[in-house]
Amino acid sequence: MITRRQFFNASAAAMLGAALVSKGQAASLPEAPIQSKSVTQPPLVPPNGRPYQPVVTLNGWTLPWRTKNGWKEFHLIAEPVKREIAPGMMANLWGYNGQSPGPTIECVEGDKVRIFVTNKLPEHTTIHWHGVLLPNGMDGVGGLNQPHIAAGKTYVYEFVMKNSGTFMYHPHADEMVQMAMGMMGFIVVHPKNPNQYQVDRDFVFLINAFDIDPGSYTPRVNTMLDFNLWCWNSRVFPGIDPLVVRKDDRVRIRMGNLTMTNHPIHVHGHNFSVTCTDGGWVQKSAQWPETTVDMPIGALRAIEFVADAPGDWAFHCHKSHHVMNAMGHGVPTMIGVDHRGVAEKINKLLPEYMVMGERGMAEMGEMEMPLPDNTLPMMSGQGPFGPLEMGGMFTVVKIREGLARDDYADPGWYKHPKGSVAYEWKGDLPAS
Ligand SMILES: [Cu+2]
Repeated sequence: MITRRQFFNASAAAMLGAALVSKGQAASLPEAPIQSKSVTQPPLVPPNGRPYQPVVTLNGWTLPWRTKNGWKEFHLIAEPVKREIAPGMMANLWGYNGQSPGPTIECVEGDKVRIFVTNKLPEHTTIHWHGVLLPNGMDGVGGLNQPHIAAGKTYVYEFVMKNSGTFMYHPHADEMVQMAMGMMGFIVVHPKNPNQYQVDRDFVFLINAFDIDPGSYTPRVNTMLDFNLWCWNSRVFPGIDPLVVRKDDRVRIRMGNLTMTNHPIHVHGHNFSVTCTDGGWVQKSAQWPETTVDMPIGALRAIEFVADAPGDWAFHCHKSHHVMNAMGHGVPTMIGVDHRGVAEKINKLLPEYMVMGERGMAEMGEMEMPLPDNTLPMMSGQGPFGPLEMGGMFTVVKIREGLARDDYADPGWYKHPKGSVAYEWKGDLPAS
């Protein structure tokens, strides 16, 4: 991990603190670590304070803190960042501490937290702590609860994390632009008693979307609904890391939706219950089993299941156009249309013109299409049996026997026991 220190010398940082922090008690700013990588970082085991089982942020990381006179102090820096959306595509986004989404903030029920927010964006911002119950003046709605944080300024938020649960943070200032640019992060407040709501693996990610024209790097910020990159933590398949799980672990997956539409998120091979929302924990008697949870806009859900079935299980949004990347939506339906004769004539004028889609679009998962620079295929990815034909909000839960407790490394593809894979029937065709 690269720290902010390597970029700023100590005296410059001290000057920033003295000049821009208005409240007297915040004389020295805590360090603001930054992250340049987009791979899942190992969970941050708490070095002090009450113990808890830390979460794993999919393709992300947790923000370290310092403790000072009984407060946990965090430092977020709102700034332009570069994010790899998937191998082969970079995006110019806005985020926090080097990445979009920003780092996950983890703390414990009852913790007093002080969060310094430094604005290095070209315009003003604020942070709203979505779902956290706090004093009105800390709620972060620019103009309503506080003045905006002007470019170059640092503000301090102070509150007690009264309730454990699943929350998120995002700007409440020029919201459409700042969220379309990727400004958001996860908040997890662990219960005081580490045995309460205990699980073995606890994953978190935000559901977000961008509209980036093929061949370009910066999102369109005025898009209302027609986004073309459907992301989990600003990543699309095949860039979303797998969720690696030990067989029989109790697994929790916490998700927050900051897109402008709902997402029915589906897990294969298991059924689960929703155990927590941004409003708090769901009582056992109010839970029911399901395999798809619809993620409302501006809401969080935590699902839990026992990973009792080894294998590579698909985990994805059930809107089929959300498991695709950009470019797919302007293509006319050509199924059943034989346009090869037309194509020959067009080929004389445009040698690179391709006929596609007359038997469906599966061939696009295999073909190497000529694409503009910095553009992902509409669907891609190779599995152990062939092309996966996916993009967008898709990854795999990899459940294996005999993993170590803290082992999250990709174990490769599942080796199916003999005789347990669907096979081709080689008999005679039935009489019609
Ligand atoms: Cu979706």
